Amino acid sequence: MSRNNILDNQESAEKYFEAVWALKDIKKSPWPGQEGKLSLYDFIVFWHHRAMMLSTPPNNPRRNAAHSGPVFLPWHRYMLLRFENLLGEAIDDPDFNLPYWDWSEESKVLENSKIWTDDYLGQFEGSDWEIRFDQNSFGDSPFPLTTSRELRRYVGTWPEVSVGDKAAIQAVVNSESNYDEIPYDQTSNRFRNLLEGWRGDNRLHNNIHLFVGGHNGTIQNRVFGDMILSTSPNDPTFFLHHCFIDKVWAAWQEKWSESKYVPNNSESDEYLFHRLDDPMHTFFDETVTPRDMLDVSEEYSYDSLSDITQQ
Ligand SMILES: [Cu+2]
Repeated sequence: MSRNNILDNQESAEKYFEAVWALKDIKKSPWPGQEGKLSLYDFIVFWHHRAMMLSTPPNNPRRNAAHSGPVFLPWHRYMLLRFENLLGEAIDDPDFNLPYWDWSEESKVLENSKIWTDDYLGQFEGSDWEIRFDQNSFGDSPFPLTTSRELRRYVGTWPEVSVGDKAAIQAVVNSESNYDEIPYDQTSNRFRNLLEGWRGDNRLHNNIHLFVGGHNGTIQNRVFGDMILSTSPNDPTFFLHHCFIDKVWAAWQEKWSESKYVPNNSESDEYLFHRLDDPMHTFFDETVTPRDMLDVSEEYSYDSLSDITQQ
């Protein structure tokens, strides 16, 4: 089974939505230790929040254990794999695969995409889809203080947020053979950061969060500057978007199969959590490193990579 384009495959869309509703259900999918309050879906949101709040190194708020550095791609690949497994368990389908949302196909008219209709992501806006905590609802507790809010989006309301088209993605994939470079942060000008979007035209990954806005972005105003909410996985859009980012990385890996992940563990402790053999941030009882995420061909494949690598 492969990961498919959600807009081309009605069956994979329906399965994804069924599984997401099941994983969000407190009764069907309780978060162990938070029974009656939070679900396993919420647990994944919490994991993302905690990884993003962990500055690496501790005195550098501009890089964290999941973003703004080399581990951005392997950490999110790992997160998607765990999420995909949980979704499969929630609907009793061991072969379940996440679909992806290729926003680059409709980059100029994205606010009018059918992805926002009630057959797709529109169904999550409104009272049935409950946001149980967000970045601001922690207080002094390590666990979120639960709230109840409706999911908000402000799709396409920031006119200056541009969305990359397919050609922009192909250009990055085909022109940049280096994975990353010193100082391995928001200022690096190599593939990881051109895709993550702190640099380069259209700020590829980052701008989709901002374009969607609301709980997936920065909540309407600019209180947080350009910081994306640590609780952005509250919006099921998050996983479809990140699955597409993962597909672009997979295409890049196929195109530049000789290129290496950097840094490796001979480099400074300053890059802890980001080096090839560093254990990544997790709440699961396992040790997973970026190296473990470089070849995941036994876990899943994409329906196509050539649409990304063609010139
Ligand atoms: Cu993230």
